[in-house]
Amino acid sequence: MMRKTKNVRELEKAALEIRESLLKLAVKEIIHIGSDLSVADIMTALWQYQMQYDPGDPKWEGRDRFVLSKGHAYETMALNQEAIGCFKENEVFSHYMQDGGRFAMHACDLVNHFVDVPSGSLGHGLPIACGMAVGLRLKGNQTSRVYVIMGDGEQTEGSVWEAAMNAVFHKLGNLVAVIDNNGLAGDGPLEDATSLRDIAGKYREFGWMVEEFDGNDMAKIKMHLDCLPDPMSEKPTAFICHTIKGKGVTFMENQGRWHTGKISQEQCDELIIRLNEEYEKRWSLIV
Ligand SMILES: Cc1ncc(C[n+]2csc(CCOP(=O)(O)OP(=O)(O)O)c2C)c(N)n1
Repeated sequence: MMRKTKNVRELEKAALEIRESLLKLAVKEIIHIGSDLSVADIMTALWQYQMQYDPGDPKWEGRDRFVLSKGHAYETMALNQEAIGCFKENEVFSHYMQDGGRFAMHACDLVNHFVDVPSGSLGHGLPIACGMAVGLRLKGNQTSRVYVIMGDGEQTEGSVWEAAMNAVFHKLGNLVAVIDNNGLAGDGPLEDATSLRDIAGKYREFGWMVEEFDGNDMAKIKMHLDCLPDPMSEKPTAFICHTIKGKGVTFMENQGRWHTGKISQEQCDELIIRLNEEYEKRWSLIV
């Protein structure tokens, strides 16, 4: 399966469409809107550009693996899957919170066959991703990678650091951990809840290759994805993505109370117009 060719402008447009769909969902139901918007750019770049994936054959051995450890951003994942043809147009919206949780607040492999690993209980995705990366090595797979997305608050949970050491010990150059570093945990600043401090420094100290960049800047995201080391290399990569929780909706940005939420139809319509205007304006200045 060939990598999809999309330039930065097209990818930004794709992320804009994901944001539009998230806002429409947030009219229908309470969703993890702040957490979804935070990670919308990097997740769009992974699903709609980077990953080797065949929607017609979701268990294809040659695929890249994806673990949404920050499982509460599942709406963004499902919408990206829809965008690449895993589901029919508008299926996520029309079936949201029906069908036994196929499209709901967390990812479940039993009801969505495009999900490799169910998630929602934080702090377990990295160890699972390590196991998958070791498995690819044992099977002689030299081209696939395992991508895992975690929250920054999540860094204080489960067996994240045990796995961080393990990934280096097993020389997992086929593993890419993306940390959505938006500075907020569930309902408030991360620093009020923990003394985690320098996430990048910790991964570096364990022996990871660490890249820190603006995780809401599509050009930077694409550049870092393009520069990933070969899957057969020996150091796992950590992307520390500096993001804004609620990115794209001014009144939600950096606001802990918008971890989850619902909006009115009028707000949704207005926000979609504004997002499109901003996109058009920015690109009219660039081109
Ligand atoms: C093991 C576990 N503990 C607590 C929760 C409840 N919870 C859901 S989201 C969340 C905050 C996560 O913060 P972060 O990882 O920074 O993600 P963000 O939503 O800010 O992107 C918490 C504590 C959970 N899902 N799993």
